[in-house]
Amino acid sequence: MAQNGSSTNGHEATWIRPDRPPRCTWHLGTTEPSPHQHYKRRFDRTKAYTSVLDAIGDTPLVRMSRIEKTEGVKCELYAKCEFFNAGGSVKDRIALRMVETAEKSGLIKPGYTLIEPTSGNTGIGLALAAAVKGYRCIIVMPEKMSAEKVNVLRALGAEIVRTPTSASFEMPESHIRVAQKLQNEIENAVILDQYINSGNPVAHYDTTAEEIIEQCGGHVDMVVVGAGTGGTVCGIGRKMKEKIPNCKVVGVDPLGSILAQPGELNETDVSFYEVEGTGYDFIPTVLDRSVVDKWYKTADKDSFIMARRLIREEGFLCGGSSGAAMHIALQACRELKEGQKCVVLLPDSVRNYMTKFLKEEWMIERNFLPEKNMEKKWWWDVPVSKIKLHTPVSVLPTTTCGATLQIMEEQGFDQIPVVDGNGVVLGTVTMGNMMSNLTSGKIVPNDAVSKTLYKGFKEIQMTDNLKKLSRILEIDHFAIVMHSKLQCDIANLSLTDLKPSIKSLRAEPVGGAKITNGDGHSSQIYGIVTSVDFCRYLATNAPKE
Ligand code: P1T
Repeated sequence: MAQNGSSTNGHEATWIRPDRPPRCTWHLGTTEPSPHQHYKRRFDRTKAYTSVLDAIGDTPLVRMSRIEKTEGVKCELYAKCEFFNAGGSVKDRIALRMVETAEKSGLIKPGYTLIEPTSGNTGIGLALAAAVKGYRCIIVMPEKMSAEKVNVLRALGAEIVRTPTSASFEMPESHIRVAQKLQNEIENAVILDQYINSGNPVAHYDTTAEEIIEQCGGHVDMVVVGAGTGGTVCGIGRKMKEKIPNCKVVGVDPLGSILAQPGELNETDVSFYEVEGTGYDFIPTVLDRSVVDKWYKTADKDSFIMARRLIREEGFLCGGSSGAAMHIALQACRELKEGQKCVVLLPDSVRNYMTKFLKEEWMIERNFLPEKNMEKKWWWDVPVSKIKLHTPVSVLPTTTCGATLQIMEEQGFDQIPVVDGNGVVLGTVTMGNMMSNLTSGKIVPNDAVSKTLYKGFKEIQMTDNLKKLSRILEIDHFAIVMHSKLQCDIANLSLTDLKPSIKSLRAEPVGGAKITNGDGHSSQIYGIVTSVDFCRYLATNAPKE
C-alpha cells in the first residue's frame, strides 16, 4: 500500500483503498470534544412533513412477546424496526446524513452525480434523497443483491452497474473499484463513501441510539446489531458506552466474512453467503470494533429461518439480516435476568427479498427448509440424465446476435448457452431477451451476443434428481444441465477446437466434449432442459395403473 493510502497493482490505475486509515479521531475513552457535526432528532410525527425524507428515523421499538414466550427467555426482547424508514432500511439514515453533510460543506450541489458502491440499501437511501433533491445517482452493486433492490432503485431513477459477487474488494471489477473508475470518468461526480464517511456511524450515534435509549426509558442492557460497514453497530455502541456503560454491545457477522473478533471466529470453509448487507472481506474504516463487547457468527440457514419466524410470529416484515441478529439475540440474551432489556436491530424489509427467502421453493432449493411432507412421486428420485435432450449447442460470446438467432431458428431453440473459451458458462441468450433488446434498439444484429446475456439461469447436474429439477422449473423456464467430474487434462483446449461449428457460424456443439477450467476442474454442458422436456418425460414414462 502506498503512503497516501492508495494502492497500485501492476499496470492497474491507482485506486483509493476503502480500508485506509480513518479520518475520525474519536476513540473510546477520549476526553477531546467530538470533531463531527451532530444533529438533534427533529421531526414531529403529528405534523405534515415537507418531504418523504422527514420519514427517515424515529422508527418504532416493539416488544416481541410471542417469541419471548415460545423461547422461554427471562428478559424483555425488543425489536428496533428499521424497515419502517421511508426507503425501507436502516441505511436511509446514513444516506440522508451523508448527503446533508456534503451539501453543508459545499461538496455537492443539485445536478451533481452521486456514485456509491453498496449492497443496495444505502443505494436506495441515496436514490431516494437524490430523487427528492435533484441529483443524478449511480449505484454500483454486486450481482448477489436482489432483483427487488434493482427494481426499486430503477423506479427511483438511479442508474445501476452490477459487479461480480466473487470479486474481492481489491480487484478492478469489485463494486468499490468500479465506483471509483466511474467517478474518475464523470464530471462533478462524488462518492460519499459509506466505508469511511463519519456521517455513517455518527447518524446512528445521534439518532438510532438516542431513540433506543428514550424508547427503553433509559434502561438498555444489551443491543444486538449486524455489521456490514459497521456504522450501525459502532454508532449505537459508542453512544451506549458513553450513556449506559453497562449495556452489552453484541456484533453479528456472517460466516464467510472477517469482521468478527477474535479472528479465529472467522475461520470457516464458507466462501459465499446469501444474507445481504452484512459481512465484508476487509475491515471498513468506520467500524470501530473497540465498542463491540462480543461477536457472534451466523449461518444462512439459521438467519432465514429466524427471519421467517419474525414475520410469522411477530408480524415483522423484515429481511434476512434481521433474522441473523435475532438468532444471535436469543443466545446472547440468556445471560440477562427478568426485567432486563435486550434490543435487536432489524435493518431492512422483506420487500427486498420477495423472490428470495420469502418463497418456500427458494428455501428448499438451498436446503434451508426440508421438503414438504407430501406424498412421494414416482419420478422424484429419477436422475436428470434420463430426460432425452436435444443435441446441445452453445455459442461463443463473440458470436453475433444475427448468427445466434439463425441457429436458434434452425434448431428450434428458445434459448442457447453462451460459453467462453475456457468452458465457463457466461449466461444464456433467450429469444425473449434478444427480441426486447432488438426492438428497443439496445442491440443490432451485428453486435456480439455478450451484449444480450441473461445471467439469471439455473444449473443442474445430470446426477441431480427430477424433484430438484421440478423445483427449478416452478420458477424458471429452463435449466442448464451440467456434467461435472474430474477429467483428463485438456486445459488448453478452447471451444473452437472441439467439434466442427454448425454452418461455420461459430456455434459449438458441446455435448460429450470435455472442457477443463484453469483450476483443473472440468465441467461439461450436457444440454438445456425445459418444462416441455420435463412434461414429455413424465407423460411418456408414467407407470401404468
Ligand atoms: O453497514 P452497517 O451499518 O453495518 O449495516 C449492516 C446491514 C445490515 N443489514 C442490511 C440489510 C444492510 O443492508 C446492511 C448494510 N448495508 C449496506 C452496507 C449497503 O450498502 O446497503
